[in-house]
Order: sequence, then structure tokens, then C-alpha cells
Amino acid sequence: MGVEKKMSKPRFDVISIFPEYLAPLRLSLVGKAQENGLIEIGVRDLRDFAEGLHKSVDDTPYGGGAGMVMSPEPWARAIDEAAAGKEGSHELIILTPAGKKFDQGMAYELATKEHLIFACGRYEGIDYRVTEHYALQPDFTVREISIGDYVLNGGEVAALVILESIIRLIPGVIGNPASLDEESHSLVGEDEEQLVEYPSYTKPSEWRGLAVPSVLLSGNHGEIARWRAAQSEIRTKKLQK
Ligand code: 6GU
Repeated sequence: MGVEKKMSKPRFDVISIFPEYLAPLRLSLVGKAQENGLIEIGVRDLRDFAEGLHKSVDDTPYGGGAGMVMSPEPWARAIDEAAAGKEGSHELIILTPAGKKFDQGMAYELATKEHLIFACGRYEGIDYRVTEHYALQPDFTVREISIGDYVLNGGEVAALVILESIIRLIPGVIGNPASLDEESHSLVGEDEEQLVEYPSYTKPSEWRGLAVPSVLLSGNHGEIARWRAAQSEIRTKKLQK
């Protein structure tokens, strides 16, 4: 057994002007993980941290240009409150199409952290001084993350994607952890080939005129393993075209 640092219960806080967008976190595996006490998730409405009659959270950009920029102070109040709810250090994840592209390696890394705070920006983004301010705090690590090369209206869907990919890696969340080893994009060495999964089939053995590859019905485990490895190679090569 390796020397593992005892993890306290991982906590995830999400800040958004559309907290209802995060409702799916109550469902399925992620919802179960909360019910079973494996993780904690908190969702905050940024508007609760805004002041004034209009509870405004944005303003026009300095230097001009289209759209609105999210004001720093409501963000800082919400982030400080989230941080105060959990001892230790905090990873502040700012969701932006200008961030580093999320991948399975990042999911593994973030799955070891005890407190992640997700800032879901909208409009033309969050005043950059929020990033700068928290980067200066010794108990914070700031990461700007994107989930891919396309533009979403806000970071909420990106937060859902990242949370799901991280939470399923937390010990105890998935019933059969062996399934984590075999799946596509499972972590391998830095320059090892990343293979996608082989195709899967279940009953019936014939369906709408299509038969399951006979090797899978053969009971020959060596042959099956070789067939699956070959299929993974073929599928991976097809993706590279
Ligand atoms: Cl994190 N945010 C937005 N608005 N668009 C994105 C994204 C994030 N990742 C990819 N596109």
C-alpha cells in the first residue's frame, strides 16, 4: 500500500448567476455521492453578493467594446464566503474559453484536491483582477479552464462537465472501480498512446439483422482480449483521420 494522505471530505462550491443551471448535480451518481456523504456541493447565486437596488453584477468594459464585464466585488464576496466554509487551501477554477483545455489528466489531478470553487462567468467574462487577486493569496491556487474549442454562453455547463469527470474518480463514488481502469482516456504515461475503448455489445446476439462479433461469444478470453485491443487501435486511428 502506498502512503496516502488522509483526505477530508472533498467539497465543491459553484458560483453562478443561474444557480438553477446546476440542478443536475442532485441527480445520478453525483447526487448519490452527496447523499452518501462522500462529497459536499454548495451552489451560490452571485446576485446574493451584489449591492444596490438593482443587484447589478456587471458593467461596461474599460477601453470600450461590445458586451458587459462582470464586476469584481460580488465575485470576491462570494468566493470569500465559499472559502470560509472549508479549512485548508482552495483551488479557484475560473471557467473561461480563454482557459487551459480540460482533459482526463486534469480530472485526475483535481480529484485529489479537497476544495474546488468554480466561478461560472457570463458575458465577456469576469474582471481580470479577480484572477490576479486570488493568485496573490497564499491559500488559493487559481486555474482558468476551458472545456473545448467552442464558445458557450457561460461557464455553468463547463462546471457540470468538470465536476462529473472529477467526482466519479473519488474513491467510493463508483461501485465498481475496475471500470475506471479500462475506459477510454484512462490515465496513461505522458507519451504513451491514448487509446479509446473497444465497442461493446449485449443481448440479443442478433438484433435488426446485425450479429455480435462471434469472438465475443467464443468464451476464449485470450482471443477476446486480442480482438478488443485491435478494435481499440482501429477506433483510435479512425479518430486521427
Ligand atoms: Cl469554461 N466557458 C465558456 N463560456 N465557453 C466555453 C468554455 C467555458 N469552455 C469552452 N467554451
